[in-house]
Amino acid sequence: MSDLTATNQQILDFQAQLEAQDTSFPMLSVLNNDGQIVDEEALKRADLSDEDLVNIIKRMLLSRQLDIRSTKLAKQGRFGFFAPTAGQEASQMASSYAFNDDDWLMPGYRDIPEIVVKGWPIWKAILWSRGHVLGNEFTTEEGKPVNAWMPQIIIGAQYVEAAGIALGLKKRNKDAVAYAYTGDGGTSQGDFYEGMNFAGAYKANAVFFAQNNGYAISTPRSLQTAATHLAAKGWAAGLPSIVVDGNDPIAVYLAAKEARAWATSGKGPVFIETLTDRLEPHSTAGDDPLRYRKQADIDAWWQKEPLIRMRKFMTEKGIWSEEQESAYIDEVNALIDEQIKIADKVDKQKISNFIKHTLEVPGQAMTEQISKFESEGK
Ligand SMILES: Cc1ncc(C[n+]2csc(CCOP(=O)(O)OP(=O)(O)O)c2C)c(N)n1
Ligand SMILES: [Mg+2]
Repeated sequence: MSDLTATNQQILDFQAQLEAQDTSFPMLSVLNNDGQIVDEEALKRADLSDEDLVNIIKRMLLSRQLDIRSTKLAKQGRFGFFAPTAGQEASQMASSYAFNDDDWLMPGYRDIPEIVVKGWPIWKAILWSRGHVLGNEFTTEEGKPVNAWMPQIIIGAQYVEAAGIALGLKKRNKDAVAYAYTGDGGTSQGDFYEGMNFAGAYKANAVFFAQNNGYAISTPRSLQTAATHLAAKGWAAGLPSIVVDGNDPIAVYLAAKEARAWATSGKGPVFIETLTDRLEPHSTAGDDPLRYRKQADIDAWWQKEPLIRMRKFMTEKGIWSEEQESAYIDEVNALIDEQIKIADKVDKQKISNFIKHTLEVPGQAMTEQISKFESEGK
């Protein structure tokens, strides 16, 4: 070994290479678990007014209430599919706060709250959960388009969608991005690489999020990949790639805001890994997390959930209080009650209706099926 040049010696030092991967992705952090700012300059750079902070905590609380109510409704058989979001409020709500109405959201099945804050009525989200065609209508109550596609069930496919839309935005010189969310498990899928690779090659206006919530259903992060950081996967496609404390709303917002600015300036996409935890079961379809993780681990993550630190920080700053929070929660629950009633009043889906919505122009076989079912009143 002594005869090798220093460069060659370095190249062949596999152990050092592994260690470099591990140390290349320090975690962006602004607000610690005790609600204290660990980087005042980063807070300034986030440039969040008191009003912004109130908006962010409200969005996080809206998401938590949606989670609680959806889980209850699912247990009563009044909801369809639901993927719990508790613990991921910073990762989802603070990141999406950095985007605006012109940006295109490509969500996964766990990203319902991100679509709702874009103006998608909750009653449509409930219908989506039930597989009703009206739940795939991405418009506001007033009928204005909501720039989001239907939540992807195919893991990672939203990265490919985002790449295409992002390229379209770039070609049209739009000051807008496509932003997509997948999970840690999603980073093991081919679509994940294909989407990032394509968007990277064309320097398309995209921001990619991987919410590392520790599990892909029951498979822990450690068994999904040997990569020390999921963010390292973005480097292979030539993307700036970072790790963020996914339970820190300010760090997540700052990362998303900077990534959006980079992507809209023509420099290409950014990949953001948010470190968080899925505090609840994978879905309401019967998953029992205690079959694959310990209660003590779940309890420890509950101590680190993002609302605790945001609440502490804002209360200390004098811009949030228990009274404000309980009044807001009442408001949200009244809204959810009203939205459930709207969803329940919508006519049950007919088979013919479902087929009509499959293709824009149905083929001959479908046309025959539609008229057959319609003649039977189905
Ligand atoms: C292509 C594909 N393979 C497998 C599945 C089955 N599946 C549904 S959810 C899931 C786990 C995804 O985990 P992750 O990406 O970490 O997202 P999370 O559910 O944790 O938000 C899998 C494997 C699927 N929906 N799509
Ligand atoms: Mg996961």
